[in-house]
Amino acid sequence: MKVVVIVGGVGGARFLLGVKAALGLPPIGEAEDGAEHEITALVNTGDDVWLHGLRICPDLDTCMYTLGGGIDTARGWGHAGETWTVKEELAAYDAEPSWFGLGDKDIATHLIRSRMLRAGYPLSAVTEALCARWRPGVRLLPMSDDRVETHVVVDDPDEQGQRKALHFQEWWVRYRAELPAHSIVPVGADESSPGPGVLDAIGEADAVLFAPSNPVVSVGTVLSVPGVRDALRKTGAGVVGISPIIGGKPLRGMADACLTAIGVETSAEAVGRHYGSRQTSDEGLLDGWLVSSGESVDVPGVAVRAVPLVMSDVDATAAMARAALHLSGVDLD
Ligand code: FO1
Repeated sequence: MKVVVIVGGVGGARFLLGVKAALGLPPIGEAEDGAEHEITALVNTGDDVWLHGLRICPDLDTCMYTLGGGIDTARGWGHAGETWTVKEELAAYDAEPSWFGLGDKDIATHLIRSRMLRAGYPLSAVTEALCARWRPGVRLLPMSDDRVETHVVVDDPDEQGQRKALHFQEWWVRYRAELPAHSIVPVGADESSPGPGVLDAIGEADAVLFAPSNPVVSVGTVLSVPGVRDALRKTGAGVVGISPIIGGKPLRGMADACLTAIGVETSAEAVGRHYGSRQTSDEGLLDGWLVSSGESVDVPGVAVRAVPLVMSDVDATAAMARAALHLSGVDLD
């Protein structure tokens, strides 16, 4: 079975562990025998940033470390057992930005990626090379090999009455998304192309899932790459999303700050309607929408099911993934 999952960072990586388990694959690492199931993750790269001369790809790295068994589970990003010597040395030089936490082990990943990018390798080839070590057991495809960077327009904290565009990482990490966002723009998206394998994966899929990732800066950014929405509307696969909003608020991350910025209410129903119905509208993308138990949600033209949505452990997440796959119409048994 070919399953495609559109993912962002922490939530998306955790969900992928459950998709692997739902298909009988080991959540961490690769299955020995050439398992008959194939999971492809289309990963957001709009959070990517050049810092200290290194190219950092948070969502690709969070998926790679989580599925390869190297993630710091408490933080949800970066390596387990991390040390911060280089970060401290950079701070001793007053080398800005000091607000972004670069761990020593994580820097090795960025050094290899930056060297390969400078040698002319596309991000997809770099990701493949890094995954040869981590063996995530899922094909991790950057949404695009082209540079797309999410910027957030805020009131300038230093200039009263002025606005400025911040790179997503600065808004997210330095300001904890507390500066109200007037708009969120995936800079470069209009000129970008889907990465190698992205459109084929969608076209050949038996099921396509939208992970419970940030609908604006994660899933939304993947959808902003020209060609992706059309491929989703055309695919023979059932397309099912999992709500990242439970009881009117995001479980982690700051999806509410992002949804407000685009004028979407922070509710499972509003996000489902934001993605829209593939059957009854010419913009919509969903056939099914999973919401949290106890919520009554109506998304016209979309089959809604309520199941437990807290990814408390791999088994709980696998149950969510199974419910989503079932709703997409694939036969798991
Ligand atoms: N998130 C933080 O809140 N603080 C950090 O210092 C930080 C550093 C960092 C380094 C590498 C990396 O891959 C991710 C990092 N993140 C950090 C998380 C990152 O900002 C977010 O996870 C994604 O961009 C949103 O999904």
